[in-house]
Amino acid sequence: MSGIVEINFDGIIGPSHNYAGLSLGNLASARNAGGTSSPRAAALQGIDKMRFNVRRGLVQGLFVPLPRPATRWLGELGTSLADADPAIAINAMSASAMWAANAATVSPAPDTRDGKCHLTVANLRTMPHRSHEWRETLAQLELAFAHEAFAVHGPVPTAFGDEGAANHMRLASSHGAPGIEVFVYGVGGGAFPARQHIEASKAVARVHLLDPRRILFAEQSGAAIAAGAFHNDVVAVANGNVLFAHEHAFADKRPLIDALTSLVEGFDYIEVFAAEVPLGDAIKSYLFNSQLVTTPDGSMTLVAPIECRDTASVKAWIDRHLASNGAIRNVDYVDVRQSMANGGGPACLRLRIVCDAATVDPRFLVDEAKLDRLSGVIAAYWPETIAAGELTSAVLVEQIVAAREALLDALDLSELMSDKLTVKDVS
Ligand code: SUG
Repeated sequence: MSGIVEINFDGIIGPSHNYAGLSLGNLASARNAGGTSSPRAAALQGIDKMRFNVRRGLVQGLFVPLPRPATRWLGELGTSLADADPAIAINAMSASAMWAANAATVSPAPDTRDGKCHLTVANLRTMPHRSHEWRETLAQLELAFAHEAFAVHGPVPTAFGDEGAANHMRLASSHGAPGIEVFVYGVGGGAFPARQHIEASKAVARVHLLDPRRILFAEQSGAAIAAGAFHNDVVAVANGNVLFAHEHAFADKRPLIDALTSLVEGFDYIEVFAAEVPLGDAIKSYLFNSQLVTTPDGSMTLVAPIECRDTASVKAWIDRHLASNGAIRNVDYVDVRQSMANGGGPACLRLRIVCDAATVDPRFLVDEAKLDRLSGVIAAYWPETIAAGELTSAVLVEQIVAAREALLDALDLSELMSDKLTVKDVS
C-alpha cells in the first residue's frame, strides 16, 4: 500500500483496567471511583470499535498496554508493589495508556520542514498515574515508527505539562495536503488543573519543524475545564476542513475562527450552541470526543459514543444536523462504556497518524482476522472483573502480567516484553 492516509492507532484496553478515580477534573473518573471494572468487556468493546472502522474502509492500527505494575516507576520511588503505600500502588496499576490520544502529538510529513512525520511523546506530568507512561510509550513508538519517514522525539521537559494529541488539531483540504496545526493550551480551570501548558505546545511546534505561519495557538476556555473538559478533545474535534466544537470550547474563539477561515481552503466551522446542547450534556455524552472520519467515498462520518444517542439534547442536535445536509453525513454509535466510565471516549482511544501505511511496522496494523485473534486472547486472559481493593492482589497481578505477555506473543512483539523493553532515562 502506498500513499498518505490517516491511520487511527487505538490503544488496546489493558488487563488492569480499573476505576481508582485518579483523575482530578475528570468527572466520569470521579463518579465511578471505587466501582468494579470489567477489563475483558472493556477490551472487547475497544476491539469492536476498531473492527467497525476497518469495515468502514479505514486503515487501523493499535498500541499495546504498558507493563503493569509499573515496577520501574515504583523502583524510582524506592519501593515495590508489595511495600508501597496503597495510594502509590494503585498509581502503578493504571491502564490509562489505553487513551492513545494522549500518547503523543503528531505532525504529518506535509507540514514539516524536513518532510518527515514527527511524533513527540507526551510527558503527561499533571497526573501521577499518567506521568510514568512516557518511557514505555516512547519505546513502542520507536518500534512502530522506526522507518526513516518518521522522527520520534522524547518528551518536552516536565516543567511544562503536555497531554499530546488531545490538545492538538489539524485541518487540511485533504489528509495528504499541508495542514494548519492548532495547539490548544489551558491556563485556568477553577478547582481543576489545566493540563496543557502553552510552552509545551510551542516546544512541540518547534521540535516538529512546523512553519510558524501555519500554526495557531488557542486557549481552552477556563469554564469548559471547570465543567469537566480536562482535554480540548472533550469539547472540539477537527477533520479535513471541518472544525466541530462547542460554543464554549475556547476562551476567545474569534481569532481562531478568523485565522482558520483565511488559512484553510473551504473551512467549515460547525458550532454547537449551549442553548442547543448545554456544556454539561456535551461533557456527559462526549459528543465532541467522537471520531470524525473521512470514509473512502470522501464523506464524513461521526463515530459517536452511544451516550450521545441517549442524551436527548445531543440526539436532537445530531438529527437536525443530519437533516440539514451538513458536513457530517453519517453518525454511527459505538459502545465503549467501560472506557467512558473513566472519561475516555472513542477519540481518546485513538492516535491519528497521517502517513504511508507501508512505512509502519506491520505488527502495529490490523485487519479483521488479526482482530479476531486478539479477541480470542482477550477472552482467554483478561480478568473478567476488578473490584475496588483487589487491584494489587498477588493473584490478580499475576493474571495481568500473563495477559499482556499472551497479547505480545500473539502480535509477535517480543521486543516489548517487560524483561526486554529498553527505555530511555532522559529525554
Ligand atoms: O487522563 N482517565 C484519563 C482519560 C483520558 C481521556 N483522553 C482524552 N481526552 N484524550 C485521564 O483523565 C482515569 C483513571 C482513573 O481514574 O483511575 C483516567 O486516567
